[in-house]
Amino acid sequence: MAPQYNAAMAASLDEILNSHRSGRGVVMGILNVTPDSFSDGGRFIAPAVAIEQARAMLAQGADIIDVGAESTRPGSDRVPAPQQIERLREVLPALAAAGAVVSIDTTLAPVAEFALGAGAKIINDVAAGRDDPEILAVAAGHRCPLVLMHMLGQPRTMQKNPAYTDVVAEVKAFLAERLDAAVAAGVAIDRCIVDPGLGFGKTLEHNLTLLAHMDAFTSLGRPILVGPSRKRFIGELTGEPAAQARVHGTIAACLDSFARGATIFRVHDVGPLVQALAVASAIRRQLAMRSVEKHR
Ligand code: HH2
Repeated sequence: MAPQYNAAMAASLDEILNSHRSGRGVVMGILNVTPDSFSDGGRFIAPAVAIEQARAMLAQGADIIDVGAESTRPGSDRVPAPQQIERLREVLPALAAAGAVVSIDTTLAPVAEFALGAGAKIINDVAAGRDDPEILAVAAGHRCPLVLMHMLGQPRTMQKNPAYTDVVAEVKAFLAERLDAAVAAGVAIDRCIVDPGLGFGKTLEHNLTLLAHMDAFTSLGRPILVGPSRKRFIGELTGEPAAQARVHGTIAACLDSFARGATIFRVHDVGPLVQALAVASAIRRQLAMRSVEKHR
């Protein structure tokens, strides 16, 4: 029997925010309404195509659709708020109407404010409130979940010799400091999600170290989101030059992170990850049942 995914199976906001306790894997499908994203730039800039792509990801079992109107790939230029809003205007209400839990991938408060007004439910800020501190007040005002991601430097320059003394300790200290900043701005701690920011000011070595020590971030007490999807380090590890062909490497990174405590996965290829997480979760449940039986 083929599995049927439907919106009723998608995680609610509470389930997403509780996923670090329940161990539920949450899949965030990527929708870039940009002309220049690194792996799918230009494909979904037309609203009708973007909406169709979101529907396809929902049908494959995405819990969240993460919509971005600005590429943050290495070397990218900034997109001003009015232009981001223009790219989002038609897409967001259609996604909300389709029943999607939408997150808005932006670092700018006016874009976040617009998106929440147009039906988005989550803010995904790759600058963790440092680009536009007002975004924290927007999250506080709407009481919405807020993703705080680590980035060293700015997209324009972040891949020029990124250096750390201890990448895990420094990323963790940064996330702890940004959690404090969010709380100081009025965001409830139980609305926050943390993300070590794979590929954002990190060499292959840094990305691998973060993946290998993903469990270090669990003591922050918040759900961990990871975004390895199709990124350059997957290409470096596999020798796959075509970003769109990096799905298997992406899944390996997600599953390994899942085993080490991450629960939210931002990916382009939703169906394959939903299938992989279904198997990993079933094995985990089996393990839990066996240990309950053993201790009876
Ligand atoms: N990665 C990208 C964008 N947003 N958000 C979070 N929380 N974590 C990530 O790792 C992350 C993110 C970059 O990927 P993509 O959207 O595919 O490319 P581009 O920035 O070129 O649009």
